[in-house]
Amino acid sequence: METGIIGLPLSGKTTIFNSLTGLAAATTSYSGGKKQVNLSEVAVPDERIEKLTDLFHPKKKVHASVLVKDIPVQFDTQKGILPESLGEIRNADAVTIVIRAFEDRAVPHPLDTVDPPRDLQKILDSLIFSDYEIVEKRMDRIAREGKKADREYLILKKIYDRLSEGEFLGTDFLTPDELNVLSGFRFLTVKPVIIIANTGENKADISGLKTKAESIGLSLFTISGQLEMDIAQLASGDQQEFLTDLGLSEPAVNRFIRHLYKTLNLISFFTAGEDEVRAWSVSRGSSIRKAAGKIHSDMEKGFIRAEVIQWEELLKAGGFSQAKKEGAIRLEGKTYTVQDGDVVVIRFNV
Ligand SMILES: Nc1nc2c(ncn2[C@@H]2O[C@H](COP(=O)(O)OP(=O)(O)O)[C@@H](O)[C@H]2O)c(=O)[nH]1
Ligand SMILES: [Mg+2]
Repeated sequence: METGIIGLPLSGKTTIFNSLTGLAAATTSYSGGKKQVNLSEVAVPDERIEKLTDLFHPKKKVHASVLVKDIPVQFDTQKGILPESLGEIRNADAVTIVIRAFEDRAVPHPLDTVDPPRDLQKILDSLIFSDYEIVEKRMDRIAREGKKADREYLILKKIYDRLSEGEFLGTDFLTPDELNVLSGFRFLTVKPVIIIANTGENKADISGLKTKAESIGLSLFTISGQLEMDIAQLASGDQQEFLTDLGLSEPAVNRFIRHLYKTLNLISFFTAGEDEVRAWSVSRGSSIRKAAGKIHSDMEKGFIRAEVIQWEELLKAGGFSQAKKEGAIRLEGKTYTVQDGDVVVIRFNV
């Protein structure tokens, strides 16, 4: 699971990255700072792992994780975000867009004024344009080869028509089968999008941003970047105290990951034993066989069956062998839909 953070220069991308990772990557108060990508694996907070750890005392516990990438973006007031800057997010599972929604005279804005809905439109236009260029080039080529009747061309045409109207496609625009045909292109406008309004202490009006986001089916996530970054850099004991003082129940990363899981429709299942207790994320509705493939491709290929129990029942029974005696462990075949909180043992052939 991977998400790339993009946004206009000085919108607070690196600040948000730090608030989600607890790192201290350099932020800049002027455009044109360092052009390196910041990367970090962020553990998906999950108390169930701690509970399972108490039961199994494993050598290792591993949370599911999300790779967060903070991407330096080159921006031109006329052309928008340059397509080169967007290459970094083509492999991401979700695009995270940071919008500046804080007032601060000390921080310049590349377009001079703080205007969240305008900035969102600029970024969406850039994503649309970069996909448009790819589609156009590919269609030209297919046309030159005289293959306009091919299925690929027809799907591209459908995309082309929408993009040329400046429309963002969204996750439902292509069927899974169509997506499959075009997967090599890694289009940006069909990826799930999370919009972060970086509100800061002195919040700009975000009602227009909210309306705009909702009009294209995207939900808004608000965060006070600077403040959350400062909190994320405290030792964990102090963190809780600060959050409580501020009337916040949990750090930004927990809220963000939950939002990401919801937007991407993800669930977590577990493997557990004396060696390792581990969480895995998978799309809701996935078959156990596909889920097994997350653990190891051999498990998917050679899948025989799975032993499955909900984590709470496993705790109640006090372990696998007790659960087995009580008949609490189910045997499931390859079509079983894995559920959030399932603890699984995969039986497979190599
Ligand atoms: N006042 C205020 N300043 C912020 C906030 N978030 C970021 N900044 C400042 O905005 C500038 C740009 O932030 P940075 O994270 O480097 O933006 P990036 O260019 O999008 O990565 C820095 O001077 C930050 O300190 C915030 O919530 N409030
Ligand atoms: Mg930055």
